[in-house]
Amino acid sequence: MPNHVHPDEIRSNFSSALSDMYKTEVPLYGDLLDLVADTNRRVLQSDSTLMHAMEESDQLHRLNVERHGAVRLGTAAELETLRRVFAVMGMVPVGYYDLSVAGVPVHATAFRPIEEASLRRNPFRVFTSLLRLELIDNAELRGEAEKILARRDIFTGRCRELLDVADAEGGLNLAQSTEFVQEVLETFRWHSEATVDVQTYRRLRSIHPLIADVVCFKGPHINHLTPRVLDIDDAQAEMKARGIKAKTDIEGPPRNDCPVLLRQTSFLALDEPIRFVGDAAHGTHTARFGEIEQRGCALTPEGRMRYDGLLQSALADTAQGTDRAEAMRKAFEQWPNSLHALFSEGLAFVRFLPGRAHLEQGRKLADGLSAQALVDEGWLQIEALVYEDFLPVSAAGIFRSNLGAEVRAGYEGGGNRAEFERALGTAVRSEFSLYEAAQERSLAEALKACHAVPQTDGA
Ligand code: OOG
Ligand code: NI
Repeated sequence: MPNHVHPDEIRSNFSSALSDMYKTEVPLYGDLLDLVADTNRRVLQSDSTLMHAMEESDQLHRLNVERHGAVRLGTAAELETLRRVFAVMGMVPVGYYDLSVAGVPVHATAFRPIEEASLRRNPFRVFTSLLRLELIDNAELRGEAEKILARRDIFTGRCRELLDVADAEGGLNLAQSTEFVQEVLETFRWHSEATVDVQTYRRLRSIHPLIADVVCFKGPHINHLTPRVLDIDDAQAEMKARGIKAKTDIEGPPRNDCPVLLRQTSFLALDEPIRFVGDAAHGTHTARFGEIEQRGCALTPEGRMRYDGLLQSALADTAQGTDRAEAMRKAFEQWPNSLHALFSEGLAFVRFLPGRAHLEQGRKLADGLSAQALVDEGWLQIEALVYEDFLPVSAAGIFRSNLGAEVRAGYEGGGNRAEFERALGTAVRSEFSLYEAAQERSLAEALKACHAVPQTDGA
């Protein structure tokens, strides 16, 4: 690979260029970045253990550049090409998200890096959804939407050329990669001109606001970019103090001493001026919003099942009239509040590190001990394996609160992963297998470190 720029480098350059573009497009996003940086500084100053742990595991650098974004695509061909674009940046599709159950006619995946070194360098991820026109009963409007989508090309000609170069040569050189980043930005840019007249926009919007958002514009404008905050309750309070209109509820699990998965809050979408085709063509459209998130520990399939069960019971209580925060608190009373408890119950994925025992004179590591025993006896320490993915229930809540969509019943028929993968041109990775493999690798490495220290064999 002579002269090829590493995909991690291209991804970092792209995520930073996108952040700069979004800052000029949505100045409130810049305010949010300041707020998050202030909060993170405060948290790290007041919690030296956390500061130290993050430094040790080389997590501080990524925190400052960590973002996720979201785009909504209209056709299978767009998804397939975007997959190739992200591949150049070392991002692959992980997970299948069916949002039809929540009344949003899309399914999605998360493009993200999967190697640990790449995640440490820059874990930039993009929630990428594909419109499912087949869920729309109105055949006439469905046909109209298809026709409009067939007319557009969301990628620049030069972007397509550079993709072919990258595929043929296995990468891009410095000049090509710089150009590539600029060309891909065009796909994510906001267009204040619609491609349709206001009547068409309104008709599509009346079926679902998301359909109008996907169909009526030249490209799939990035609709938010989310920085990672270390204490979301603190940040939420600070948003209020600074006069930013945040959502009332934080999505995700309630506050806990050991944060798990993902907790998110957003400020409301902007109502933005749009020029439609034809006369009397001024109107507005809401699509873009601000969001912040706190990331916690990844859960095992069993942990995830327990979490989803508790969440469902809280939602059922809320539907019965219990205050939402109270219902969540009650449902999660039985949820463990330390990493050790989560680990010993098999609910969380962890990273193993050599513990203190391996430095103690004269102690010998016995073979055949379980990971739990090795932790209990001090041979190994554990730390949280950060959750790198998304939560469909939160995502549906985010979609709804920002598109102004009424809460509607789910679409019938459920998800269609096979169809999504056909459109994508490849299978999506299983997030659980990735966490499992990371945990196993850390175990092997930690054990090697324990054995590497000369042991005096008690003699
Ligand atoms: C995507 C919403 C999903 C998240 O943080 O869960 C998402 C969208 O609104 O297009 O970004
Ligand atoms: Ni988001």
